[in-house]
Amino acid sequence: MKLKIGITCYPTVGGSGVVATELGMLLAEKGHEIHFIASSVPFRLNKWYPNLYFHEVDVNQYSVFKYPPYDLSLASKMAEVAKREQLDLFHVHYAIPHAISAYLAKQMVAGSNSNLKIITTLHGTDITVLGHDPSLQELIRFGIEQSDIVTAVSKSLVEETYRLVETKKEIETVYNFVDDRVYYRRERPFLKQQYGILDDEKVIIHISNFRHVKRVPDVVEAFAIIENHIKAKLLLVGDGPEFTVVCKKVKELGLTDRVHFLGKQENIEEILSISDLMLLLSEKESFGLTLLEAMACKVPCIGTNIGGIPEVIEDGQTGFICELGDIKDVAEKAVILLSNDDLYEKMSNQAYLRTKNLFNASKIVDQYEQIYYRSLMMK
Ligand code: GMT
Repeated sequence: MKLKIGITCYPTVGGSGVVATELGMLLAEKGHEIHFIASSVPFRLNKWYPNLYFHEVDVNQYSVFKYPPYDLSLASKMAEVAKREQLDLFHVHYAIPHAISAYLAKQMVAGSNSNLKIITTLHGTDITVLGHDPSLQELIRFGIEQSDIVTAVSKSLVEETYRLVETKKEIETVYNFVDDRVYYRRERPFLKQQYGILDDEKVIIHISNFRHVKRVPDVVEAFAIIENHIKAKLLLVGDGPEFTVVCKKVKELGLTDRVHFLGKQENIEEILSISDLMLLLSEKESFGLTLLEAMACKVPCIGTNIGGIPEVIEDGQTGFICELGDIKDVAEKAVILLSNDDLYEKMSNQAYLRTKNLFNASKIVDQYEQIYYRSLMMK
C-alpha cells in the first residue's frame, strides 16, 4: 500500500533537515506520495519527483505580533494539506514545535481525517532546548506522548530523553543513514591541487555549523600538534557563531597557511573524497551525521565519547573515541593512524563497511516504512 506522508522539518537546519529531506526523496522513489510542509524548500531537496510536493508555511509578519507565530501557521498549513490530500500521517522532525503543530493539525481535521497519525523523530535539539529552558519539559513530554510513534536517532538520545523528559512513552532508535549513491569515494587529484595540497600531505577535515557545542577550537589545537609530526592540512567546512573565534585561534597558533576555511559547501562528498581523517570533538552530539558521510567516503574518524558518537564510530575499528577536551589523545591517535599505512587501510575499509551494513539508506528507509504501516494499525 502506497502512503500519503506529510513531512515537516526545519528546512535550513543541518543534520535533521538533511535526514528528513533525503528520507522524503527516497520514500518518493518507492512510490509514496510525499508532501513537505515547511517554511522554505529544504536545502537538500534537489531532485524532481512527480509524487513529491512542497507546501510553504507562510509565517504572519503582522506587526501586532512581537513574535511571528510559526508553530500556529505551520499547524494550520498541516491541517489544510492533511484534509485536502487525505494524508495518512505526519512525520515530524523535532517535538518542539513540530509535534505540537502536528497535534493541533490532527485535532483540526479530526472530523474528515480521523485516522491521521503522527510520527515524531527526535534529533537531540529538543533536549538542548530543554537545557536552556526547563519550563518546556511538560510541552516536550506532551508532544512525545501525543505522537503515535516516537523515534530518536541514537540509543544515547533515547536514554537522555527518558532521563530528562521523564516519559513512559516507548522511544525507538532509528539511526540516521547515508545514501551510498551519493556518498562514495572518488578520485579527485585536481581538487587537492586547487586547494594547494601537496601529494605527501594528509588532509584532516572538520564539518559543522561552528556552534559552541562543536568545540572547533579543539579541532584546531589538535591539528597544531598533529602537524608537528606529519605533513598535513586542515579543511574547516561550514560557518556559524564561533567562526571568528576559530579564525583567531588559527592565527594565534601560526597555522594560517595550513588551515583552509571553506565556508558552507554543497557536494560534501567531493571534499570528503580528498580527506584522510575527520575530527568531530563536540561536547553535545546526538548522532553526528557528518561522521557517517565521511565513513561512507572511506574516511576514518576521531570523535569524542559524547552522545551518539560512539554508536557511529567503532572505537579502534573505524576510528577512535577520545574523552572530551583530551586534545593530546586526539592528536596522538591521529598521528598513529595517519603514519601507519596498514592500520589506515584497515580502518578506512572498516569505516566504509560499517556505513554499508548498519547505516545503509535502504535499510533505514524500510525501518521507517514499517513504523508508518504499524502506526496505521494503531487505535
Ligand atoms: O548539530 C546541530 O547543530 C544541528 C542538529 C539538527 O537539528 O540538525 O543536529 C542534530 O541532528 C542531527 C541529525 O539527526 C545529528 O546528526 C546531530 O548530532 C544533532 N546535533 C546535536 O545533537 C548537537
